[in-house]
Amino acid sequence: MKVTKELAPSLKVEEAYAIQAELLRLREADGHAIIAPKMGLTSKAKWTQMGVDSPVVGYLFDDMIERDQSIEFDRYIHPKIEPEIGIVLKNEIGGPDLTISEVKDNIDYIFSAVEVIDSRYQNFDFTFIDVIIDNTSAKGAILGTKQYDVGSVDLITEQVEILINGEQVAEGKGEAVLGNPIQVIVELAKHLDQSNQMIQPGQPILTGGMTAAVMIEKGDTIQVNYSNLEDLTIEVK
Ligand code: 0L1
Ligand code: MG
Repeated sequence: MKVTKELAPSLKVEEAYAIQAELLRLREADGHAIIAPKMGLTSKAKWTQMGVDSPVVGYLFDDMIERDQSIEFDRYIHPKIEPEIGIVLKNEIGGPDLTISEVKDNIDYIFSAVEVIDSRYQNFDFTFIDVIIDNTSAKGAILGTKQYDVGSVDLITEQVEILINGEQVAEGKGEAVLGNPIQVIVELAKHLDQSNQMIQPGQPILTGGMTAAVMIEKGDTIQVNYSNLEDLTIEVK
């Protein structure tokens, strides 16, 4: 069932985020903790794949983090993976006028990551509004353990490739992510400012897919090779 099709065809973006907030509240009431906001739909590849033209904000919970470099396939309906650059801040920052240089000054470290998205909508067929309500298809993530200084990696030229069972299925660059993954933090700050919130230090924030999302199957071996950041090898069990 699509919310916009069967329940509320004229729902507005702010209303969709209010529904998302209620969903988050219910998960928290169920004992799960938010670990970080995540940005989705941050590349032209994703806009084309999904038929939209701006980013969305969702949240990762503690029970979404996959351990031991593996993905537990049976937790998902129809998972896809996205290679992402992660950012952890060392100070609280935010507001509508935040600049890239202010974000850089406040980065604690950079890390490599893979997001595992899983839509509640059949065939990932949704509108921008539907996907906000679905917490931006957030369901899983694998976070690299190596920490990089912001000055040690050029996030715009950083490259990534995905191999599944030894065959290359996608490749991309940091530039695909709003021109610069750090710009994503600027956009996140603007979004949070609308509800008088700031971005918190210590949160592993995923900045969005560097390639289109790739479908995975039980038994797959996934290699996500970055040009400078930590490579990730993942078994789908
Ligand atoms: O993180 C993402 O870019 C996912 C956003 C939601 C759209 C999708 O399910 O692909
Ligand atoms: Mg993503």
